[in-house]
Amino acid sequence: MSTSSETDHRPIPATAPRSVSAPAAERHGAAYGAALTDTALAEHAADVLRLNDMGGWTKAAPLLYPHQWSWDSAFVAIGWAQVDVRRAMTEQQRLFEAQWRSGMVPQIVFNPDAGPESYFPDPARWACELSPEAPIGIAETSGLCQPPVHAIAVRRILEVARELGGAELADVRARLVDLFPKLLAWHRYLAENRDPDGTGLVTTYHPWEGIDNSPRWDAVLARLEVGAVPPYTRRDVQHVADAGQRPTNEHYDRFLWLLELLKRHRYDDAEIHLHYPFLVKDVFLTAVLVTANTALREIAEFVGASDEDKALIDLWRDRGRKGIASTVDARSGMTYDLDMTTGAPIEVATFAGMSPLIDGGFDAAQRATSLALFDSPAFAGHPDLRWRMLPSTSPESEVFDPRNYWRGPVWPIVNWLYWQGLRDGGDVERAEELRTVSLDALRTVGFAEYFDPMTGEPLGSAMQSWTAAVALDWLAS
Ligand code: 2M8
Repeated sequence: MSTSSETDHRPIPATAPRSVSAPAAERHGAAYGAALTDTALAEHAADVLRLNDMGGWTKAAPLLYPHQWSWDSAFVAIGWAQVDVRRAMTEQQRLFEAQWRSGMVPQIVFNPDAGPESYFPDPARWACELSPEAPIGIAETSGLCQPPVHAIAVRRILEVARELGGAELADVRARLVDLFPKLLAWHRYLAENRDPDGTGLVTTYHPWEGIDNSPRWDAVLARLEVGAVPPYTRRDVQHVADAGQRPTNEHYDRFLWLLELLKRHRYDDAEIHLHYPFLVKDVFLTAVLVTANTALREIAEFVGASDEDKALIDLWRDRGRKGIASTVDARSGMTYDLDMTTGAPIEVATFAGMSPLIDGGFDAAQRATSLALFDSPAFAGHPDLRWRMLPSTSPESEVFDPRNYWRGPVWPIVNWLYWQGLRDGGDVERAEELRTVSLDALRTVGFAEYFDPMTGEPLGSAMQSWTAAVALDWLAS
């Protein structure tokens, strides 16, 4: 069964609704048209956040994702900052209430009122109580994590609060003092538990740690010997127009088999690093951590953190930059993930290959190489693209699929991260062009989860919170 509110991408007139009523909301994933003014686009975007607002936290999407997702929530906070800066801080504080004792910020914080049928896998399947680190009695969560966009979001909230000054700034400052140690513990978790050998590269355990069915994981998934997976019903395919926009059943079986293995290891990072078959040094996750450390360093300054804490953040950031530099492929100039089981790079052409552009502080020569790749026909310079934006997989790759999730479509949030890195690294004109073109795309596509890079067809969920959020930030920037 397909649900109209989430798959309905029909065009609507270029006027902004005044308030969110259910029928109006149903049209919110629609293509708005090139004539929509910035003000109207911002109002539509803010309405998407209000629609998905659960009071202190925001659903990632109305039906497909009815819980709080970690990196979605960070982008959402960036969006809320343009609407209500205090609400933006609350979004992050609520997420961090579910932080694990290890420092991990979980991929999903479940809405206890949504019910077990609302999403699969549900808390019972995750069984996080197996881990002594889980926030038992505080929140039900999944047992993985996602890219650490949170410090980046908090820095943006702080910027907005500083512009506003007065009571807003005082409020944000007070809450930041409370949040800073939690952000630090989160980054420590990634720098230590996810990189026990201090390589500077973060280990990912599962496609659900952000880039679900990316071809980056195909080879590792293919060689898994899948054991007995308890029976399950997929819920995701009920909420998209066609199952071809989502991962295959074969991939889902593998995702769930990995989950069974993680449970056997009680989500223990040390054990997982020793005995688990999906261990990948992830260049994208690492590059996001590097730039999140750049942001955290600024926050540390603002809250008057100790010299020791500041030195630690510098160390993590510099180690991450070195780690990324070690993954550059001499032939192509791309950064490739490292398969820890085989020790070999994963040579698949995806958006992660230009990861040095994500943080402004990477080596200038490497950034120039990455920018040339970014704008080459292999990526944003491909002649058939509707807009000059970065697709999730290279259109020149044999595994490119323009309508399937992370295997080809454009993800606005990924473009937002590259836009930020281009701007911070001094590639200001290129950043501005990416911002302008992205807003043109969103005017036409609406706030879809992702879209076809060639046709601009909106795909996945409509009214996806993080897409609306980056639109708000781009409009304000
Ligand atoms: C997608 O992933 C979830 C699992 O986490 C799913 O497919 O059910 C991914 O795009 C992920 O990066 C994102 O955080 C999540 C919610 O938007 O959806």
